[in-house]
Amino acid sequence: MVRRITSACILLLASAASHAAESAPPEVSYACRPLACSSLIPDSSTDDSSTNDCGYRNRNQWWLDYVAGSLAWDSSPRQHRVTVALFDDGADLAHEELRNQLWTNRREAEGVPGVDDDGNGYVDDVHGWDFVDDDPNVSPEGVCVGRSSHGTLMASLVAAERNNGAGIAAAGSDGARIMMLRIAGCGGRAKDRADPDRMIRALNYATRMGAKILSFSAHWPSTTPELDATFARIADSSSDEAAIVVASVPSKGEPVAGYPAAYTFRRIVRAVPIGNDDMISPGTSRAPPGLNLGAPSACVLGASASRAGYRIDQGSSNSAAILAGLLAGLWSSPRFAGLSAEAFTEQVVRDRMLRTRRQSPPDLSGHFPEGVPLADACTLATREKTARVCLEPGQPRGPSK
Ligand SMILES: [Ca+2]
Ligand SMILES: [Ca+2]
Ligand SMILES: [Ca+2]
Repeated sequence: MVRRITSACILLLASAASHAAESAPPEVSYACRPLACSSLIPDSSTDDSSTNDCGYRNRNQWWLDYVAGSLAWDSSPRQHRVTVALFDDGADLAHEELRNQLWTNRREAEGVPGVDDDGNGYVDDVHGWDFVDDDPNVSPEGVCVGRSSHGTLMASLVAAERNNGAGIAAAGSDGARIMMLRIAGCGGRAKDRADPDRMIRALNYATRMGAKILSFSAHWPSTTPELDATFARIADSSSDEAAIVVASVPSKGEPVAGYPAAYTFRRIVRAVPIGNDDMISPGTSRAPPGLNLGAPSACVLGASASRAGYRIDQGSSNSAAILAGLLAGLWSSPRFAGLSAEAFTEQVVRDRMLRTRRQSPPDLSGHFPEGVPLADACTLATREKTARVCLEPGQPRGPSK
């Protein structure tokens, strides 16, 4: 049953560790040193030896190999790229992992400063829009400056630049481009909280400007009829603005996942947080049945807007961004590039990913008694290009590592 309110709804960013890391940013770049997290062992092998990002080379990206992310890469530039709209608290667009990975509104980029060159109602919206302050600057502002920046991390997990000799790679490195929509601040002010009207404007902007995957690491406990209708138009209809919504299922102990994971529209794909032991994270909320896919959450290395440049994080936020990048990498591949949002959802997500033989065990809370399928790019595996995690026909599921 949908619970409704008329006043502003509170938005929560689902990362567990984001604030703990704010006060004392590490001075060491984990990206280029072997990394050992407290409970997880970095992957023992990489799947693509030609990729030079030092975090990848140092085997610090278990999460990327876990989703067979290298299968979503190409040696030549993609003809088609999928725009992923990130609904978050902004991002450092100048970061070495992001600056070449952005969706760009060409008419504004080549237009006149101070003029709404494309007539969409937003002046100078080159890479997205700040719906908190209503301006084109989506970078962290005010008290947010110098912090690690949740949105910077998320953007890097979707589409960090690959083969730039630095940091990390992502499943969407070659196929995804980031549209940054700042819908929440980090300062704790009333205006920093997302509200339904702001969300509706951001949703309408994203689909009007061509975003095909809408990634939410945020969740909120209540909704409005207008916001429901907007999500329905995007995630349930077959209109020109049809898209896929990727929503994290939170893991902070709430009994039931908030919105947008709570929606049951056709193209709501939920990211269920897991570790590299295949286990669903403790405290993961119950979610409706449907397109629920396990995606990595713990011991995840990504970009930071702080001086260190990179950070390690855990939390269900990461799962949504990694899944969004994976879906964009798949959807942009020549094999699937022509599919509509609905056709991609049916043919790739429902018919293939949901039927994978890679499956998590049931969670400890009993919210997912059958476990969840584990998201990966194995549908792109070929005789020439394979990944460790992809099972051969007839090969039994091996023990967890
Ligand atoms: Ca404009
Ligand atoms: Ca302009
Ligand atoms: Ca990189």
